[in-house]
Amino acid sequence: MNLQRSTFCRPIRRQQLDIIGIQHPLFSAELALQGAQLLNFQPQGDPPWLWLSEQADYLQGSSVRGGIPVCWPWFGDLRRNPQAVQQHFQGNGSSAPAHGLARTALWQLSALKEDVHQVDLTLATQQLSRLWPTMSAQLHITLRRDRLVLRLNSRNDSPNPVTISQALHTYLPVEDIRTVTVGGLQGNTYIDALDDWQSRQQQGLVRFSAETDRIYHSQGPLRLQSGQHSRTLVSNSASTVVWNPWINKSQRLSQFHPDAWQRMVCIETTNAAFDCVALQPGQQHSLQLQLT
Ligand code: TA6
Repeated sequence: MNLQRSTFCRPIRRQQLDIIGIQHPLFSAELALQGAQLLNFQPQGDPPWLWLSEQADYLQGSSVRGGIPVCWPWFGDLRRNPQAVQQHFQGNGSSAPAHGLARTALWQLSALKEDVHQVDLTLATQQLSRLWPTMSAQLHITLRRDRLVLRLNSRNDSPNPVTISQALHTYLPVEDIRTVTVGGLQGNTYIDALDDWQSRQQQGLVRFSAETDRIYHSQGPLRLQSGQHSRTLVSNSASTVVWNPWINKSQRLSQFHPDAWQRMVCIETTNAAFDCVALQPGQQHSLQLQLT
């Protein structure tokens, strides 16, 4: 689909990536076709709602550090996924890219709707790899002055049942991670990915004083509080990953300034670990996230 007839969308080329630039009277945004990755979203008069690395690279075959990467059809390290997910990958586990195949796949813009209030984009990708059963994915993005909505729709196009894990890996800007809280997870159990995947229980609000990488049981709205700013995330998944690399891991991360850990946090809408999704042939599933 080309953008020639669009009112608010223009094609941009940045390094090796094709990007859709959206300049609406009420907001602006950028969306990379590789990975259907929303890179930034900024309503008029607001600071950016998403964090994007100042050292981001725009290269084919690697995810841009920031925005909302789409992790699909598995989340994280494939070898850490349940066997029900791992079994579908026809390569060997060590050759499986982190966070699945979709982040580096080329997606197509398949629908665009725009009016004075909002812009709705639909992107699609199919048959990502011969290493995985035939599946298709669609990402619907709604941009409004007061909200950002993403829906990641999966369909099993293979003749056999398939189980996936997935995430909308949202990077959010914060003033100082050391004063940030995340509400809505009080009392919930979580898997601590930094302590041999032990199960723990959250005491009070989530606060940050070291590298944090946890898969929470979650339900209901989550509220990020950073100084005077707050962001609310509502999703339909039963798991949420909270991640900050802190000082040491920041040194090892690509596209990441050594002190960027102070200015970002990931709150990731997932179907991971205990919350994977089993799809019968022809069955569909929608992972949904609303930011306000
Ligand atoms: O979602 C948290 C996490 O799995 C972290 O462990 C860290 O690896 C992060 O994702 C970023 O992964 P990436 O492959 O984008 O560098």
